[in-house]
Amino acid sequence: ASANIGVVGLAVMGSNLARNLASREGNTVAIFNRSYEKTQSLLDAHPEAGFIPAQSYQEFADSLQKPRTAIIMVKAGGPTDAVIDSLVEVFEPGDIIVDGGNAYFPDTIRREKAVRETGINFVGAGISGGEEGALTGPSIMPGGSDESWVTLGPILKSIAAIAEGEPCVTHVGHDGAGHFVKMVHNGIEYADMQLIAEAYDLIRRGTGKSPSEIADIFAEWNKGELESYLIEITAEVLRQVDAETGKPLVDVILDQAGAKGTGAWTVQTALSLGVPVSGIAEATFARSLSSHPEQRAVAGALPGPDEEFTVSAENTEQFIEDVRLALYASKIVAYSQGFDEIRAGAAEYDWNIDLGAISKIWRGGCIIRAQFLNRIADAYAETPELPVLMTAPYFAEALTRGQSAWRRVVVTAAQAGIPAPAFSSSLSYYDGIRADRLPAALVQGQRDFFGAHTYKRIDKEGTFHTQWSGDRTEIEAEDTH
Ligand code: NBP
Repeated sequence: ASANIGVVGLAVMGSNLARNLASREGNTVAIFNRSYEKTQSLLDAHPEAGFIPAQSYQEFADSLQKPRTAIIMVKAGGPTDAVIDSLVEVFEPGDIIVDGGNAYFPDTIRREKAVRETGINFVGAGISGGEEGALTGPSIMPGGSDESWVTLGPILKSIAAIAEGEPCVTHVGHDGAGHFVKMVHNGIEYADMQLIAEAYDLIRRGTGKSPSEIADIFAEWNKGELESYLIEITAEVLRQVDAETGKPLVDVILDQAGAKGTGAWTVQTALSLGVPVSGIAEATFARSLSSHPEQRAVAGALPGPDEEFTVSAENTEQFIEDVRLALYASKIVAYSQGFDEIRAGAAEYDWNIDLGAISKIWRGGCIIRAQFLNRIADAYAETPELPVLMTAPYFAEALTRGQSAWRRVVVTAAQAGIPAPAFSSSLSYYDGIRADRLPAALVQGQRDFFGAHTYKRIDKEGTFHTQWSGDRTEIEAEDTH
């Protein structure tokens, strides 16, 4: 046995991760793939990596030093279960099986429980950064036991992205915590992308600027507080010209956004936890709306505003600055909601998650990497139990600074007939959180009317019900909220 780490599954993610591992001092990497062709091509293409190939799970296990540590990078779902079953047969108590695929966190909780019974450690690790990240340094979100982290920690630190001198990996929490946090990362990514898309749409339709001119605006924004990988690549995409037609590429791409499901998982989970993640939900729904050509084809019958929308030349600069401020404010809301979901998940599943540490490991390697995440880390360092991230002084100041512009942009979008679901729902969330009174009082009254669901009063303790179908007097009641 001569390898300290193994990789199972050598499609694009697995082979890049294996190469990343092999390139780091101290690692010798065992490799295995169900069909041997992929193993052979990786060996042929990268003799410098010193891989130790295996043709069977037994041979793979024999090539690993104890405690054996293997990272699975295969298709999520059934294939992951199949590989886990095979590894459990050839591994021994104390060994570590890591699932680096995009598993749904309840599956990870289930798998961890089952594998733990054999004495083997199971770690669900979210890995973000796509193919490039796997090769050069991803952001890694491992769950699993403290025991497994002792062996796994140094290995994962050796391959993770580095942000400001710190590796982008931390032991997130037990069992499914890592995949949970990776799921929310992806949800935030959906919201961030949608907000950027709405900003582009408003500027394009409002000012008539070309995609390459808007690319310059995004490149400029990338020098300030919005600095992030997503803003940077947005400028690149907008600048791209289609070789075939000579048009901006963005005008040639079919306007239907796909999704692999992690946004939907984030929203479904938030619904069950009772956490409003409206920015992520609107972003997910916006992709769904775009992908129903049959509905969009018949929608021509619905009228838009009577007047054509244009921003006058003298107001253009102000309008673009308003959109920038609205984008930043909405982004703060989306991240605030995402971190709320992580906090709620941690409480529900009994994970001890350090929210500041999570924001730090997202500063490098992953898709939402940005300087901005330092501000989140600062906020949680100052107040670990912060109930709403956006109320931390730095964010509250940014929202105060941006709120007038944010309102102007949402009004403009509504009047112009330009959909801005993430901008407007984020603003509504902001106004909802800061409201003294909400119409929830009326909803509770309605619930009491038709379902005797009772209500509490603002002026005394207890639970009450109005006898709506009787004489409408109020009685004390049992709490059936
Ligand atoms: P795929 O998701 O395309 O999976 C292909 C791999 O799964 C091959 O190695 C294949 O082996 C193996 N496999 C299958 Br399919 N069924 C198997 C089974 N029953 N037993 C053993 N192996 C089986 O690969 P990928 O795109 O490299 O992604 C790997 C994981 O990483 C996925 O969970 C993905 O969601 C996640 N991820 C991907 C990205 C990305 O940017 N692509 C980013 C982050 C995370 P074979 O060669 O024998 O068919």
